[in-house]
Order: sequence, then structure tokens, then C-alpha cells
Amino acid sequence: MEQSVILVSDRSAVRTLTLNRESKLNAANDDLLLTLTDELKRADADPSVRVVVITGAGRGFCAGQDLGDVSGRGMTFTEHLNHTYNPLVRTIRSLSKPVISAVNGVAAGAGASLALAGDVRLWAQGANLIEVFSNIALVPDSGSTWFLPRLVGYHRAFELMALAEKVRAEDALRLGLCEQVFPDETFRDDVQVYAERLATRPAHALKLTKQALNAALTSTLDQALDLEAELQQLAGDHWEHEEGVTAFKDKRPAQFVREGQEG
Ligand code: LHQ
Repeated sequence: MEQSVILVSDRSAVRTLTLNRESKLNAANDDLLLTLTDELKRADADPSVRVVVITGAGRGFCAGQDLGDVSGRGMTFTEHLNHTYNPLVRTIRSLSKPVISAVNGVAAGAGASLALAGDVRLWAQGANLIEVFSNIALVPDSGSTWFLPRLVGYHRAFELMALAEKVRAEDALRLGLCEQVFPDETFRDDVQVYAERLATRPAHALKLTKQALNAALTSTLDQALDLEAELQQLAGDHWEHEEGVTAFKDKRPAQFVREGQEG
């Protein structure tokens, strides 16, 4: 039987979605992109899932578009992006649960965009990112032109894109392209530990935080203040807030995970 292009596994409220086209460094075809988007939506709707991890099988994270799988698709570039990559990136950014991009190896082209799109970016020591598009005379897509300049500024983004230079883990950490770097040997376990820790945090408050941060990236201060005031009401009315305050007064750790109760 043919193996799925996306492997799905659950451990302690963490759903891991593994890109599984190992022999091509998980280069993306339509099946992979559409299945990944579907699985993200499924994870969002599943109350047992509190954190989603996207990672790659084998030595690569994602080498971008499968260059052997583009010809004869019968779609223009614009149609292709609108059909596959753009819905995927929008789904990651709007998911109500935290998404971790667990970059185990090379992230190139649209794979680099995927590496940047997570709410948290965890890298293995041997991982690297290449805005490889200019090597094949294309424009960075799948959100790279939006994510990268916000992280490193216009000029460094332009240089990385124009020269398709490899960004290694220690530089990625310094440039703010990732939050943590873990040893290659323990990477998958370290990601799981991190994800489980995130899963104990107040899910409803994190959902609203993600919403506020995403909106703030394109809003004025006035708009951000208004949205914070609106969302704070929703957070303050939620049981998580009561639990946090009660736990503080009782001098005990807050318990934000309740059986049968969604964030
Ligand atoms: C691959 C690929 C690959 C197929 C490695 N495809 N096989 C959106 C919409 C529409 C159209 C176009 O694009 C887009 C967005 C994009 O993503 S455009 C950018 C597309 N990606 C690339 O141009 C990256 C091409 N790959 C590379 O530059 C290198 O493979 C990298 C730097 C990723 C890794 O280099 P190495 O570590 O030296 O590995 P390798 O080159 O030896 O690759 C290993 C195998 O994976 C090899 O197959 P083989 O049968 O020879 O072992 C490669 O052919 C295959 N592979 N990327 N994108």
C-alpha cells in the first residue's frame, strides 16, 4: 500500500503532522499540500488536540515545490498558488491552536515559507533555510515576502532572496527566524517536550493571543488597543482566567487542562 504523504500521530494532546516524501526532501506536490491543509483543519476541530507540530520525515523539512511534478498540471502559477499553497498558509495563520514549525532539516522555497509560518519555530542544529526561488528565477511565495522582512528587515530579506544564501541554525536564531535550536540527535524528543509544555498553557487565552498578534501585524496602535480591550473581555469571562487567579492566590500551579472541556 502506498504511504500517505502526511503522517499523523498523537501524543499527549500534541498532534504531529509529518511531511512524508523523504526521498525528495519532502518536496511538495498537490496531494501533500491539500492533505496537510485538511489535516490542520481536522486537528483544529479535534478537542483532544491542543498543539499542532509540522515537521518532515528523514533529513529534510521541505524542499518547496516538487520540480518534477509541476509540468502539465494544467494550472497557471497564480491558480496553483491560490489552489494549494495560499490556503495552507492561511490555515496555519488562522488556526485556533498553536502551530509549531519543527524544522528538522533543509527548508527551501515554499518549504522556507512553511518553516516561517508557524507560531513557534523550533530548529534542529543541522537545519537550514534557503529562499531558493531566485535560483529558478521565481518570486518568493507562500508568504515569504511577508514573513521574512518582518523578521529581518527589508534589506537582509532582499539579500537572502536575491542570493539564495543558506541560513544555518545559529544564524537563524540570531536573526529571529527561530525560537530554539536543539541537537539533531534529540530534536524530535525535544520538540515533543516543548509542545507538551505549550499544551498545558491556557488554550482559550492563547487562541485570542494569536488572533490579537496576527491582527496587530497589520493594524495601527489604536486598532490594536481596541481589539485587546474586546478580546480581554472574552478572556476575562472564561474559566481559565478564574483558574489562573485562584491558583495564584492558593500558591499552586494553575491547571488549564480540564477533562472534556475545550479551551
Ligand atoms: C527535489 C527537490 C524539489 C524535486 C530536492 N523537487 N526533487 C510554487 C508554485 C509553483 C511553482 C513553483 O514553485 C512554487 C514554490 C517553490 O517552492 S519554488 C522552489 C522549488 N524548490 C527548489 O527549487 C529547491 C530545489 N532543491 C534544492 O535546491 C536542493 O535539493 C536543496 C538545497 C533543497 C537540498 O540540497 P541537498 O541537500 O544537496 O540535496 P539534493 O539536492 O541532493 O536533493 C536530494 C534529493 O531530493 C534529490 O533527488 P535524487 O534522486 O537525486 O537523490 C533531489 O533531486 C530531490 N529534490 N529538492 N524541489
